[in-house]
Amino acid sequence: MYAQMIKTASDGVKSRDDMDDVERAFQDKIDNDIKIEPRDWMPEDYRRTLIRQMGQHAHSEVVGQLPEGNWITRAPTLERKAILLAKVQDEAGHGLYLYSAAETLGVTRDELVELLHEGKMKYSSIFNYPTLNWADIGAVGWLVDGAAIVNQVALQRTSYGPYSRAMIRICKEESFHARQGYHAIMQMAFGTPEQKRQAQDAVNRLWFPAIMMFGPNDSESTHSEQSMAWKIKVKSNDELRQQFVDQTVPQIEYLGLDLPDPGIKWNEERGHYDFSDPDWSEFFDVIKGNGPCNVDRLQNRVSAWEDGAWVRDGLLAHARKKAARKMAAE
Ligand code: BYC
Repeated sequence: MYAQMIKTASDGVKSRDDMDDVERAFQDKIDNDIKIEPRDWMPEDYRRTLIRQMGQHAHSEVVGQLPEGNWITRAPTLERKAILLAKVQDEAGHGLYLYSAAETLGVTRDELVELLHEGKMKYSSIFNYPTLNWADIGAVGWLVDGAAIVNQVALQRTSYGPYSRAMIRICKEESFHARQGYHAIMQMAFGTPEQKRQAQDAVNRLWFPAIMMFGPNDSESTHSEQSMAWKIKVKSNDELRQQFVDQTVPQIEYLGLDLPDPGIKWNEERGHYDFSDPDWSEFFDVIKGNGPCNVDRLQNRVSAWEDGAWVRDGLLAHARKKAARKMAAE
């Protein structure tokens, strides 16, 4: 059904019959799983939707460093510190892959960063929650990176070539992130009663924010129908959320922790776990900027940008000097 539709900025969803030849040829490529590359013709709305999603994704990687980076100096052992440092550094790299991929659509990284700083672009809701103790760091790796992987594995098949290739690289690193998180929380769940209590508390607090990461229910999702027609998204928000719940519930049980939602129950008929909806009013409030850490996170990014201006200026001046010398020598 999706393959029969295309949307333009002003006209809403377009049926195949209403497409002109160029649009139809574009949709045929999508339907035949041929990747769209930067120099190919694409509908303006496809380009804009990608910039929005990829830019938001890149920002999430960068802002996502903050709740974890905050714990590098307080990691309980040297080994844990080294692991966390490597993970946080990977997130910066993921941000760079994604900004570079977005730049192939004709927007600059500086423009995207400016939009973030002005509050005109979003980043993942999850990073507006605090990490209160070490158990939260384990739970972030396990649940947050776990949720991110479910989404990103699907996005490896996204229709835009540079985005798809960035996802393939990112997923390789992301699986290490989730495993280190699960390992950290496992040590706490199997540790002293106090450690187990902290692990339980972290799961209780982060469960609903983690399942909110997949976005609103399909019926409330503004972009899904068109994004799936263009295979920008290959699975819907609810499909991905269900996949995450199904893979995570047995892990919680293995840890000997209580399930964080009394609504979680195996449904024999569906072959999936049932679970409760998160509080969607909280989600919409958080993405409007009213979560517990929104102000802090944004302030932190703006200060980092301003404090780093001299580094960027220095690098640019050096690059210009080198280019001028090269030109003079030729
Ligand atoms: N947070 O129509 P919908 C990570 C917005 S982090 C904030 O369903 P879409 C990591 C949405 O933008 C993972 N906003 O949207 C890093 C839209 O508002 P606008 C990052 C959200 O785009 C460090 C409105 O709600 N991963 O990897 O079709 C450490 C309606 O939603 C959220 C990605 O970004 C949210 N959670 O679907 C650890 C994956 N959800 O823009 C881990 C790429 C929805 O119209 N992105 N909104 O004002 C996607 O796959 C899709 O963008 C989403 C949402 C599934 C997230």
